[in-house]
Amino acid sequence: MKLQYLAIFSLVCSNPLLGTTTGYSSADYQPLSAKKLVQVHLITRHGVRYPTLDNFQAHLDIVQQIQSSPAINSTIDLNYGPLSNAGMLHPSGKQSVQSYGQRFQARYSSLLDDPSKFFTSSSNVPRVLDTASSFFIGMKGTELPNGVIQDRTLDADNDMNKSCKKYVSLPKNKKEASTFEKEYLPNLADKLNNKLDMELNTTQASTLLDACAFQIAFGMNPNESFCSQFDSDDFSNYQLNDDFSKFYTLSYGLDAPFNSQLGCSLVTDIYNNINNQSLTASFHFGHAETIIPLITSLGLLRDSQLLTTQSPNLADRKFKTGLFAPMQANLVFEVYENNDLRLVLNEAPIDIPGCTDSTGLCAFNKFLEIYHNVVGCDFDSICENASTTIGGSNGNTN
Ligand SMILES: *[C@@H]1O[C@H](CO)[C@@H](O)[C@H](O)[C@H]1NC(C)=O
Ligand SMILES: *[C@@H]1O[C@H](CO)[C@@H](O)[C@H](O)[C@H]1NC(C)=O
Ligand SMILES: *[C@@H]1O[C@H](CO)[C@@H](O)[C@H](O)[C@H]1NC(C)=O
Ligand SMILES: *[C@@H]1O[C@H](CO)[C@@H](O)[C@H](O)[C@H]1NC(C)=O
Ligand SMILES: *[C@@H]1O[C@H](CO)[C@@H](O)[C@H](O)[C@H]1NC(C)=O
Ligand SMILES: CC(=O)N[C@H]1CO[C@H](CO)[C@@H](O)[C@@H]1O
Repeated sequence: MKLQYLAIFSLVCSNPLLGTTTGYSSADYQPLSAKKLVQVHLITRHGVRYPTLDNFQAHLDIVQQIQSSPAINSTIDLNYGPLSNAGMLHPSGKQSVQSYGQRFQARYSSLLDDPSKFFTSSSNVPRVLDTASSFFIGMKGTELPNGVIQDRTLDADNDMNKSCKKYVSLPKNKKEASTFEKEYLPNLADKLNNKLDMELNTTQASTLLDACAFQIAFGMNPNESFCSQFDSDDFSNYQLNDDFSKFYTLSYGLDAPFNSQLGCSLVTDIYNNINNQSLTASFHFGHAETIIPLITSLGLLRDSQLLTTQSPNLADRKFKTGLFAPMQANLVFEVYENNDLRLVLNEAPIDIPGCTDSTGLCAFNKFLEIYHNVVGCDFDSICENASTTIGGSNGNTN
């Protein structure tokens, strides 16, 4: 039994990290037994999805093209189905989200008896609504209403990257990502062209690697089919490139105040829900663009320096989107008596910097002290929005 578990674990672990395209790996944990649990709050990204329209056809085209290479001796089928699948939750994602709902029920059953004590909110996108449904089917054996659903331009909690005017218009720093692409893509194309005996350019090489990343997220072994043309350096460069991009467009590399405040309405909503005695659980369903700002507003996985192509010890960086923002990424706030908090990221407990003590808990008053600039922020004012968005924070806390 133990050996079998280890074997499964090592198999999962040998999958490369592939940025926000990484598939989900579950882990094993339980709530603390020493204290009474009073609430649980979940924020989750949608499960494994098909590529969106901007690269769905490009993947099919490039795979079609390399099919003629002498090195490719079997028919490649990406199993994308019709174009209408673009951006939708993949069957493997649906299955995995349901299993997560079952594990959630097993861990938090004492808080999950009465759905009238739940608060639920979801980004208004089919793959996210499907994720919410699949999660509740796993958890309660039945679909529950998806709760509060806003127009995305008004949704300050789940779609902060669309509902914040100033953020949307802010020029995003793409320098590090493009410097890095100029470094690694020509080399990637050369290597592939040697193996495949073809003449792919850097865009095509990069598209092929992206198609491979999706196949791995769907469950294919990275050593199989056309993915076997890539090596571990190619995968780690793909991850690093995603980090350079997300770091400056959604996280610590953004200009102030967004390097800490893009996720502030969502944090405030969670705070309000913690203070709402009539709730036992809350659920937010969103995107990588929800999880990354949230992690950033909480200051988790922050390296001591900005991430650049010149950073020393890049391999040891904490900021790896494949670890904290894969498909189905989830962050749980466990609330114990006295509002003591514990965070669980992708089913592994994680410390709140400067707060979590040796018992594994963070005291609520300390939490509020650390996040005094985040909890109760005035999202619309920071965002210079002309009218009011809907979410945890329009300057109001309760
Ligand atoms: C296909 O190629 C792989 C290595 O590229 C080789 O091991 C295998 O024998 C080939 N299969 C066929 C049917 O040619
Ligand atoms: C916001 O996130 C969505 C994905 O949900 C993405 O398609 C869009 O480009 C992002 N918008 C901005 C302004 O970054
Ligand atoms: C690579 O080739 C494709 C298809 O011919 C073309 O659309 C694309 O612009 C090229 N990219 C570069 C960087 O040359
Ligand atoms: C793929 O092959 C490499 C090298 O042989 C191995 O280390 C890795 O565990 C394999 N990955 C999987 C998922 O089997
Ligand atoms: C507490 O949650 C309930 C159920 O969602 C809601 O009806 C009520 O308005 C909330 N109370 C406050 C003060 O937000
Ligand atoms: C309510 C409101 O004004 N929301 C706007 C905030 O900014 C975003 C980005 O420009 C708009 O899309 C929203 O309509």
